[in-house]
Amino acid sequence: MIILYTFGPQFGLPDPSPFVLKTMVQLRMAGLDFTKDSKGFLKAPKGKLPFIDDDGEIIADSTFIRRHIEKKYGFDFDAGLSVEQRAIAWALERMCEDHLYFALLHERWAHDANFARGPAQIFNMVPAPVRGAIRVVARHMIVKTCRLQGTGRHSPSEIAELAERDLDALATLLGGKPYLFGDRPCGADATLFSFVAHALVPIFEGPVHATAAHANLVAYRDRLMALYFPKTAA
Ligand SMILES: N[C@@H](CCC(=O)N[C@@H](CS)C(=O)NCC(=O)O)C(=O)O
Repeated sequence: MIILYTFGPQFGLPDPSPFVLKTMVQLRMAGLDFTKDSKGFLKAPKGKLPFIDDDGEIIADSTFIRRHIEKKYGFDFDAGLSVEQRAIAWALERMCEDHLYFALLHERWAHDANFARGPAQIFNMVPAPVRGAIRVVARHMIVKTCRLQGTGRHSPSEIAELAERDLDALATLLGGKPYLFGDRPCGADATLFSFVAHALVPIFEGPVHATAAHANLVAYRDRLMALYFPKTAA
């Protein structure tokens, strides 16, 4: 049995981490049963979620979890895609995970109102005497990470411009198709869905949320939510 280590539902989504949400979709795409454990963060081998325990084998990082599924279970997430489509899929995933992600992170953690409405709530399960201190330290670390990565050094309008270009690129490449490459979801749809769903979370305001509202991205989020999380979508 596979155990997926998660944060637990937040922000009206199955998980407040786009990487965990992506992994849930990948596991469901591959038809694998799994249970969720939202108390494993301190055991995370890379200090981040997600990671999985697959019958004692520990795999950390959503991309390596995908590789594990492909190797161990022989599931090809990109069956039927051309070499060129596989390359586009990889490039789009990297755009979401290594570029758009930081605008999203900055929007949620650096702005007081968004932080209070969103990330601050993740710590509600921490015992009261240390909850406040952990919130402050975690926020400081994430804001510093955004600065070290570079996004945190840009002005709000520059971050908006970068996020808008990412979301416009996704909307343009998706066009009127149900999924990235047509009628069937592929591996990259797990990632794209997750980041679009996160960008559209209505409790946040700022450049990512403001530029995410393309009609085709909203419909795409709804389509994948209904497919993989019918109870949340209902
Ligand atoms: N490359 C990793 C990224 C995972 C990641 O950044 N997870 C974040 C949540 S969105 C995390 O656990 N952060 C905790 C921390 O940095 O302390 C993946 O694809 O799984």
